[in-house]
Amino acid sequence: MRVLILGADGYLGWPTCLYFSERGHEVIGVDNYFRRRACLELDCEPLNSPPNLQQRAKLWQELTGREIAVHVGDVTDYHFLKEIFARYQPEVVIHYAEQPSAPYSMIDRDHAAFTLKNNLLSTLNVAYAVKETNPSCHIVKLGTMGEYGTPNIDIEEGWIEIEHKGRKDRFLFPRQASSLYHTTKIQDTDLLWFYVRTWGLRVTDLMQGPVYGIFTEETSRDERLLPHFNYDEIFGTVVNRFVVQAVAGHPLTIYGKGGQIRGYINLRDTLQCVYLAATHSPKTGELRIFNQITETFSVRELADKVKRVGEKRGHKVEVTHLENPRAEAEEHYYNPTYTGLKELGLTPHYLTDEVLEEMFAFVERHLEKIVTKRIFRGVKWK
Ligand code: USQ
Repeated sequence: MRVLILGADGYLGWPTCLYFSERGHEVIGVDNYFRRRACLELDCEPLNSPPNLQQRAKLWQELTGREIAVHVGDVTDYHFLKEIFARYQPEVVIHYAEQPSAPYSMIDRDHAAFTLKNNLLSTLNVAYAVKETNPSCHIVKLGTMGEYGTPNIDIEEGWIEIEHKGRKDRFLFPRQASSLYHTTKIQDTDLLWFYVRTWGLRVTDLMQGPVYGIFTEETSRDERLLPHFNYDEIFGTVVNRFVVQAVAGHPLTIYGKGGQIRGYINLRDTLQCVYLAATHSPKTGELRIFNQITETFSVRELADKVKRVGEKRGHKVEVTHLENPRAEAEEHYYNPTYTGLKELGLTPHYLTDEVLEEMFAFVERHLEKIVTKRIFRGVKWK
């Protein structure tokens, strides 16, 4: 397959490029380095310093003989994007080119406006570029479990059948996000659903939970192939953050009561899921939705796991409950369905002690680079 990966420099984008390349597919990676610039702007750079895309693609080629074509440009620039589509005629496009952070979107009006504009315009442009260059190209879009929020009913896999006053119909599962970022992902889904109905596009929308980890079969070949590992409040996800906090001797920062339950996924499984989606296309005119998680637990349970493994490795790990800077339910019902990807062949890697140990070992090697003031800055939702 010819696979176009938008957001190829990112935490998920780069390992995805390697995963497809390793399996013999032609990979084209596009990124505008938003994430690198935002980390500089907000003084929240990752624990490691990945070389730029061109350097990493060169290194990959030296190690494997496989070529990844790299283009630096902005997906919200339609003419740039359409040219890429016209030149490569991808059969699959994987769209990660979004502002991915909930706290970033809540900093102030300007960061909210950037998130809204970037995420919606990039999705609109992908839909248009596909329609105008090759309508049969399969769009694989990264959504988020946060689109559903935490409703007091079971969460279905994207769709729900509703019977109302004696009649039945199938609708997108109700969505109610708890950040502006998550709200833009709901709007993305709506945009794509509109163009699926109108133009007959073929789309897979992957509702993913917080991802953790850094090692995959491909990224472990050389430290320079590892993706960005953020541990700050803006771009770090909670599992990665807690491991860094444990190593740095910083109390684990549970927000509020810690009863917030989320569906988590190992970076290795993100790649499996995206690959399974890309290699099993939906029908023309279908919006297919999968819930991309492998297990659920609360923030409190996560803190217990990290503390236990950290203490086994000789760290003194404390846990603190901070006043929650976010507006979210801290104790709630949570029962999502996530069977679709398993039916396609996903073999989950759970958050076991061994997986945490691997993450601890990586962070311990970079201990002296941890900047403690990056851990908590307190971007408030209200
Ligand atoms: N949390 C803490 N302490 C921390 C950091 C987070 O208690 O130091 C809590 C949060 O309040 C939240 C949960 O942990 O209840 C998860 O937070 P997170 O920062 O790991 O994840 P989130 O902000 O929801 O966003 C991340 C990714 C985003 C993706 C989303 C999936 O940044 O791109 O869409 O996970 S989901 O959470 O299912 O919406």
